[in-house]
Amino acid sequence: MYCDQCQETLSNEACTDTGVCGKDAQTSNIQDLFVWELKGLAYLAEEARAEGIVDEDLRVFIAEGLFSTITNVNFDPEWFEEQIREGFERRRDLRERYEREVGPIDEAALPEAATWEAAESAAFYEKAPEVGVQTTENEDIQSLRELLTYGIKGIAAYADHAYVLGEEKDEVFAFVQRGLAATLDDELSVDDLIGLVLEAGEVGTEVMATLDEAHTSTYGHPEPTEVDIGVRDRPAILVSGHDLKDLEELLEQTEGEGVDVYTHGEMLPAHAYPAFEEYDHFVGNYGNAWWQQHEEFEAFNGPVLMTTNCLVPPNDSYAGRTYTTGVVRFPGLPHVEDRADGGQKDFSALIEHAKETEPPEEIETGTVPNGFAHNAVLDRADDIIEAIQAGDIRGFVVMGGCDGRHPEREYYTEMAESLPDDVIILTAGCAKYRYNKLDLGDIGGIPRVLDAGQCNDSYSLLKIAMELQAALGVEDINDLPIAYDIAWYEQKAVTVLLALLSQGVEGIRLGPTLPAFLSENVVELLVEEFDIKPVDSVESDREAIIEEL
Ligand code: FSO
Ligand code: SF4
Repeated sequence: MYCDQCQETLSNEACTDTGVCGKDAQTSNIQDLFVWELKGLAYLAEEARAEGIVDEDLRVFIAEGLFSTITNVNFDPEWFEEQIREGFERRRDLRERYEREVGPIDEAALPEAATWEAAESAAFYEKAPEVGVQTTENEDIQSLRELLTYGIKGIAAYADHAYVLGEEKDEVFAFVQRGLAATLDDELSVDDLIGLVLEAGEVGTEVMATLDEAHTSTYGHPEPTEVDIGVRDRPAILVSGHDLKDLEELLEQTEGEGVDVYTHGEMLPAHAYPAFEEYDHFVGNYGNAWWQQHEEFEAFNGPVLMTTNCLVPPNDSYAGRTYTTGVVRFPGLPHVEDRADGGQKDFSALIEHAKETEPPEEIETGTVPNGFAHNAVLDRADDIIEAIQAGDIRGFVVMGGCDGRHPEREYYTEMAESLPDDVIILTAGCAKYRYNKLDLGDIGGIPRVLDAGQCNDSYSLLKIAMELQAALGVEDINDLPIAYDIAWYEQKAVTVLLALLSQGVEGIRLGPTLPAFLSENVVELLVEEFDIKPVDSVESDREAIIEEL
């Protein structure tokens, strides 16, 4: 195996034996083959699209397939084998349709990824080492292909979330296919690939806007909310991941069942949506970021539902009450199957299971603030602008992104603690858990940590910046008193980073380490073009940030 797609990759180089995330070599290899097959499918889908043929289901198959290969999503090699077989079938169907409607395909012109096929699983594993990321020889091209592929994985995940809620943009799916197919094209130069990477940022912004629309039109605009972090004395279910529709259906099905529902990790922002206020048994948030799940799931006592990443391979002690759904899978864990058209997922097994369990153990008490997405913040735009002009607010630091296990991530807690009292932290994603329980106070009633929600709600942070830019009459987004000190972990964060770059944001600090898949030349280019910098010490970054504001 060779995987370097996330921030925790071994020694910041690559996982080659087994993943730091727990992904074993077999799963890593079969994921490589599946991604390669998806690239070939995307190539054919592009050819078909040029002739006016759009296979709508295939768009979703490709997007969900990519989503399933994101860090901490799917650890089940047998499931990937089935998907690869389904991919062969979908390819045959598309080719048949193409040949029927357009004419014969020039077989010789197709990349191997669009033609290779085998029946036996053993052949899949034999082929896999030939198609992983390292098979690109030029290290800069490899680096840019990886950057593009990971950006597209994030786009695919967000597109899939929006699709589940009935919102979709064909141009987003079209870019997923075009961008993926481009990673097979040996004719493309470094400049061509850079162009596609920047386009991925634009599409990333668009897909996050679409998902924001999907969330807010379905569940209302998040409102400032104090979310309880303590527990009640009833059996309960813990929901993690990012899928609000799963949560909605679970809340409906648990109503009147004597079972409470709590959120974990990236599901915390659900408490700020008006649509979920009506559920008295929707108690609060339990625990912290994804990587603390071993202790926290153990202490929770009740069943856990993982709707998306980040799943950590479970301990035996609670594996029997950990359920997966959607693209998440882990061998041996019970899986809640997809909804049939128009229906709901069936969470009855989880609910019955919950009734036999003890209430959660209390691990914290109090509340955390949430719900400061663009609508809520911009409602207070006048106060904010007045405070900026009066000098009460010196500026903002965007500290969104992901959390992770590395002790160096303490940087973000220390940074939050050490920023001057007139600086507001804007956040989204699970990075917030590094500082959202600190008592950092407020500025004239505006909390010093404004949490916009999940990582995809980083769109809110961009939107706030753009609105402030217009209101303050500032020509360049970089002249706003906003500094960026972002934490990354998995591929959705790559999409968020590219989205910021595509909107012209410069001078982003990225930590705790720069991506291992960036070659020296690509790093140099990002520094030259966008002034991206790795995080330094808290002291020196703090001084530099104050200077920038
Ligand atoms: Fe975190 Fe995991 Fe939301 Fe990621 S829980 S790390 S960027 O999946 O998606 O922020
Ligand atoms: Fe390693 Fe990250 Fe890949 Fe897991 S996803 S195998 S931790 S690089």
